[in-house]
Amino acid sequence: MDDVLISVSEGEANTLAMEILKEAGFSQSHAEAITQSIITAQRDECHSHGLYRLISCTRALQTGRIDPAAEPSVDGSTAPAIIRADARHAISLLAFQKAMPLLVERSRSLGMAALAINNCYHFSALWPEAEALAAEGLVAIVMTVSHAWVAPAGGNAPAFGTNPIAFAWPRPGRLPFVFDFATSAIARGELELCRREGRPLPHGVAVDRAGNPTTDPEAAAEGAMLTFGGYKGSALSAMIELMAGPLIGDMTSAASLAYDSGTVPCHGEIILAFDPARFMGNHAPLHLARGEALFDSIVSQGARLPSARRHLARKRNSKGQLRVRSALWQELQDMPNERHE
Ligand code: NDP
Ligand code: PYC
Repeated sequence: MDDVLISVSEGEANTLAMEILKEAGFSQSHAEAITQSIITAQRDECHSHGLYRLISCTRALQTGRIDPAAEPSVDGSTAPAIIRADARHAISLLAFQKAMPLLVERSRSLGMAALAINNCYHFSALWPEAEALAAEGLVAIVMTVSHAWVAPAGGNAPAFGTNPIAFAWPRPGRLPFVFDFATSAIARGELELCRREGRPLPHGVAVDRAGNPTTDPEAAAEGAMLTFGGYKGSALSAMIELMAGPLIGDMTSAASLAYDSGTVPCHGEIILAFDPARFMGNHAPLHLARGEALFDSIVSQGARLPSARRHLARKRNSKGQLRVRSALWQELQDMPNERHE
C-alpha cells in the first residue's frame, strides 16, 4: 500500500478520537484516558500504539468482553508496599491513572512500592506510565502480558505474549532515560501494520504454522512470533508472564487467551516504583552523577539513548501538529460516519 505521512492538528485528532470512542460506547473517563494515551504515542511517533489503536479498541469493544464504563477500584490495604487496582474488565489506563497517586505516596514513604492492576484489557504503550512516574522523581519498571502469540526460544508454538517491559530513570533537569519494548522480536502492532500496508516482516521475527521462518505477516499470524535475543528474550518474557500474571493473582497470556476464547485477552499489569532519594540518601547527587556519566559514555561514542528518537519527535510535533499515515487518517475520519449509515 502506498502511504505517506500527513500533518494533522492535534486538536482535530483529539476530537475525532473522543467522537469515535464515545460512539463506540466508552464512557467519558475511559474515552479521555484512551485518547490521552494514543495522542501521546502519536505525538512521539510511536505509530503502532498511536491513533491506529482506535480501530482495535473499537473492534475489541464489539466482542462484548470489555466493560466500556467500569470505574476501577483502588485498594492499598493488602500490605503497605502493595497497591491493588481492579480494572473490572475495562481498559487498563483509567486504573493506572486512579492508582498512581497512592503508588507515588507509598513509594516515597516506603522507598519502594508495587501497583498490581488486575482484570484489565491492555492495548497501550507502557512508556507514558513509566515517564509519568519518572516525572515524580521515581525509578519505574512496568510490565504486562498480552495475547499468546510468541514461541519460546527453541520452540515454534505460541506460549508467551509480546510481553513489553518499560524502565524509567529520572534525570534532574532533563527528560528521563526510558526504554520500552516488546520482548517479542517485533511488537504485534508492527506485525499488524505490515499486514495492513502489505509490507514484509523483517527476517527472523516469526515462523509459519509449520515452524519455518517467514516474512509473510499472514503466515506469521497463523504461526508464531519469536522473542528477541533468542533464549535471553525468551527468559525475560517468561519472567514477565510470572510477574504480571501469577505473582499478582492474574492470568498468563495463554490462560487469558483460553479464558477469553481468543477474542481479547484480559489479564494484569505490574508497576514497580523506587524512590532514589530513599535508596541514595545523602549521597544522591554523587550517585545521580554516576548515572549521568553512564549516559555520557553511551552518547559520547555516537550511540543513542533509548527514547532519543521519541523525544526528538515530541519536539518536532510540539506545535500542535501530529504526523499520521494518510490512509489511516482517512479510515478514522470515515469511522463515525460508518456507524450512522
Ligand atoms: P521498539 O523496537 O520500537 O523500541 C524499543 C525501545 O528501544 C524504545 O525505547 C526505543 O527508543 C529504543 N530504541 C530503538 N532503537 C534504538 C537504538 N538504535 N538505540 C537505542 N535505543 C533504541 O519497540 P517495540 O516495537 O518492541 O514496542 C513498541 C511499543 O509497543 C512499546 O511502547 C510497548 O509498550 C508497546 N507494546 C505494548 C504491548 C501491550 O500489551 N500493551 C505489547 C507489546 C508492545 P525510541 O522510542 O526513542 O526509538
Ligand atoms: O503490539 O504486541 C503489541 C500489543 C499487544 C497488545 C497491545 N499491543
